[in-house]
Amino acid sequence: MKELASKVLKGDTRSVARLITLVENNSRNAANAMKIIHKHTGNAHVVGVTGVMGSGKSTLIYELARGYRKQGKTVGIVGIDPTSPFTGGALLGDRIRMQELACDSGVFIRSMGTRGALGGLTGAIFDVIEILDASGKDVVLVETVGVGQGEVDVVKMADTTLVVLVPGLGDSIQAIKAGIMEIADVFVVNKADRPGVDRAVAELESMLDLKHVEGERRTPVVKTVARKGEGVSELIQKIDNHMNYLKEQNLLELRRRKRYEAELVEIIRRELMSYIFDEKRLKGKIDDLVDRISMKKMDPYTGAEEVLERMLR
Ligand SMILES: Nc1nc2c(ncn2[C@@H]2O[C@H](COP(=O)(O)OP(=O)(O)OP(=O)(O)O)[C@@H](O)[C@H]2O)c(=O)[nH]1
Ligand SMILES: [Mg+2]
Repeated sequence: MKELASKVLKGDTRSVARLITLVENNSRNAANAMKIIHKHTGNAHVVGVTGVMGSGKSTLIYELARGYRKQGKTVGIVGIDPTSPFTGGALLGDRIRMQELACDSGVFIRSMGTRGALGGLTGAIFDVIEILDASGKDVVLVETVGVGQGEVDVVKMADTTLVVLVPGLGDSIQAIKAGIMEIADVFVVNKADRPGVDRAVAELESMLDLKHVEGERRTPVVKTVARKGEGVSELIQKIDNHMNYLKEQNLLELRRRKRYEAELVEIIRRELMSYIFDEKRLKGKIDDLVDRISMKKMDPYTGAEEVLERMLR
């Protein structure tokens, strides 16, 4: 694993892909490589992109990546497969549009399933971010679908969180409901070629007015037409500004701590789960408990306590 890790650190694309696969499969070897690369992380600007389904997140990410490439920066892109059945799962949107980036060695694109994540982001996402970071990517763009818990989780891993809204559909109201006001570092009103964009921006601005405190940073709102790349350089500027703000105010370390905490908890959770559900060791025990629970000789809480006590002893 030392060799794989050192190749990852050199930015070797195939090794990056291989380590990500190992991580997704929760392999022991992956853990060993991860231990080696951690020291070399922390240089990438991790940008989370969240928002309602179909708002243009993937298109926007593609355009952002192009913009960063023009600045000579390298980019990692991670998409989380939607948990929702409604999207039909076309993960990074228009795959053909991605083709150009896929051929660029300065860009690494990976999509991941939410498999086993129990309502949140897949646990391996933290590892993937670390891997791309360690491999030397300057910017890591992470797309998450804004459903339920997912959009809140994005905050735990990103330095900068973009919330993408579209005109109409009462998005601004949805935004408050989902607590999205709190998580956005930059608001993007995409599909600005559609009617109602000025109203959407005005509504958003007036909500921001309400929560704005004199002297504090105000969340910027950027209008984009992702499909045409319009507004993207301004967006990159706002993203850069946010990173500068984090650094100046000594907030970057705080954000990173949040990510590491979430990552640590995730690893512990994963290890515990595989320990608890170790087929060979526990299968019989679980069957036995389920028998007793079905026969009303035991309740599920007592059953769970028995398993945990046994484990922690
Ligand atoms: N009119 C208009 N359409 C856009 C714009 N940006 C993206 N679209 C279109 O909106 C649709 C959805 O775009 P995606 O980038 O796949 O959106 P997404 O948010 O990634 O979608 P999910 O991953 O399924 O949640 C596509 O048909 C895009 O071509 C825009 O600025 N204007
Ligand atoms: Mg998408």
